Amino acid sequence: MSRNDEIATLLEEFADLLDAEGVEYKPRAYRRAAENIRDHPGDIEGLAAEGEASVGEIDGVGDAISSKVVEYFETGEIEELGELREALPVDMRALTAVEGVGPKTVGSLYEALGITTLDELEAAAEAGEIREIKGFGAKTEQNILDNVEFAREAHARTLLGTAHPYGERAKRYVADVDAVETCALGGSLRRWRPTIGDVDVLVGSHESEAVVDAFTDWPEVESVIEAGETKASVRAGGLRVDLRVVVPEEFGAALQYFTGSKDHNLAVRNRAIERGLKVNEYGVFREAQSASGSRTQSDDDVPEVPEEEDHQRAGEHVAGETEEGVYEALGMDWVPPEMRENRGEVEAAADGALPDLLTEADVRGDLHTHSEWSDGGNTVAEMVAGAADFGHDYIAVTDHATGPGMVGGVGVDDTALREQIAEVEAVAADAAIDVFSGVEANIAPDGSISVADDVLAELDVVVASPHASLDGDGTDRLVAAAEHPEVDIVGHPTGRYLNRRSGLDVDVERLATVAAAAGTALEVNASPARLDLDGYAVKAAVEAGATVAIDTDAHSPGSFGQITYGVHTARRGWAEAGDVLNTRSPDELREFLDG
Ligand code: DGT
Ligand code: CA
Ligand code: CA
Ligand code: ZN
Repeated sequence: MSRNDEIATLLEEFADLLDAEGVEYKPRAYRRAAENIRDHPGDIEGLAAEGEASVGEIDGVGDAISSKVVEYFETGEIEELGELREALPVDMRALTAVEGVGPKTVGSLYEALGITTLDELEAAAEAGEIREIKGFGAKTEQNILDNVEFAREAHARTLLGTAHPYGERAKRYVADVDAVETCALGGSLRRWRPTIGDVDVLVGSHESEAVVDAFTDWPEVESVIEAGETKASVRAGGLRVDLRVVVPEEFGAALQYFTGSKDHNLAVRNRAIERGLKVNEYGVFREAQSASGSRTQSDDDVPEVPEEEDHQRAGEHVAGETEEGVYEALGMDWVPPEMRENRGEVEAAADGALPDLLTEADVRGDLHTHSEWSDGGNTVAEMVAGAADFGHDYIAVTDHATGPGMVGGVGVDDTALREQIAEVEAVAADAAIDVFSGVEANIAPDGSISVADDVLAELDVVVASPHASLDGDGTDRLVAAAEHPEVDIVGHPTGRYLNRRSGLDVDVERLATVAAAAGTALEVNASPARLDLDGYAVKAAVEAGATVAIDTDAHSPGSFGQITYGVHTARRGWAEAGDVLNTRSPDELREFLDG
């Protein structure tokens, strides 16, 4: 964790505790300061050393906060934070992971019932004690019971969007170590799963101990869980990072093995057996009839590798240095990691029938973004300039519409929408890229759209998304939206929030069939908190002939880069460039939108 992250996390904890105490306004200021410090390009520790005035130059950081930052770097703690923690000794992160439970609720629950942990929360809900608290009811209690288990499980896995930058940093550090010949990330991170259990780093080297030593010396390491001759596990940035070192001659086989998934590896291994081969983390071997008997019998022959490993290397070594070589030896095409979930990719690779997956370079624009007309942080002009800088050929600005289903009053009403169209047109006239006007309307539980048809008709791009009542089966609701003649894209269809709520149940095949016929695209929302649709749903959608739109839902230009998570999610769904709406040229896109 960088020092900026470290202090930002403390300020956020401060804000949560103030919220829990019922303090108004102040928590917001602490959160804003935390965000700006986290995003600040310079090192906060250096500023703190210069004094409060330098810290205070960061946007949103006032006197009270800058003095706490300086206090932290001088003394190693913030006294007032310590007092707040003592007054409210709760596991805030665990408790607020329950959907519908915020810091304020945590404060009330502690005051009324002394609840500090998830277990205590669940017990109180089961005993019917929560409904008795003033301001709470049976509904809140039931909501807690419904969501506590989800929160408990979610707690253990890290969002791809958090783990990915961390894994890349670990890899860059390791790649720079002298003894390292080659290195790569493996595991779920290489497969771009939406959430990550731990980060797996694989190294090819002849000097494994030197690599392990350097790895455990990585400045970001918080604690060493274990360190051996060829492997190590550490905790860094709240994540577990596993290192494995193999000789370069076996790197490909090890990478194949440690990329997984386990189910993919099992299917690959069975295919090897059918062909008289053996595949494992050391290579591909042709079974020699008596090899296993003769190698391990002599007692005075001290093996250089453990006996079990030695046995695993028995037979004629036919591949292992490269991953391509491993698949080739098995008569298969190389399988893109995103597809390795045993969903038919082993058969397809053997038949030479893998799809030609889309790449990040295929994406030409973003069709779901927000400006300060609703809850975004930037003007339309800034968003457009940001999209152009990012390299896009077009962008649609799709602010939230007000109306039923939208909470917080951040949306744009019909009158404002028409004003916004005029602004978008003015910006478009001077822009280097194509700019489309748009809206993100809400899909009500009955499937109706929150903006009048005549207003929708004036917009270039209509995204319609579900934002509330995200329980139960949502197929009819989404089908109705997909069939609406003005709707172009069904946004974040399930409404899930990773680690927080599972969202609507959707029969994707049925939705996709309707969407394909209606000429409506289904979104892969690339925001790391959503990744909705997910890869499996994309596969079903593409198979049913639907078009997919990959959008960031950016609320500032800094988020355009998150498109990468959407692209790899679509690749998990076997999508080719032709399946994706925003790989098309501006003219082809217009044709789709008008159709
Ligand atoms: P995660 O960390 O839970 O997000 O998921 P993975 O897939 O990264 O799993 P992890 O870190 O436990 O192991 C990395 C890969 O190593 C895994 O995808 C496949 C391989 N692997 C680990 N244990 C086994 C095993 O017992 N059998 C097989 N066939 N492969 C394994
Ligand atoms: Ca892993
Ligand atoms: Ca692992
Ligand atoms: Zn939305």
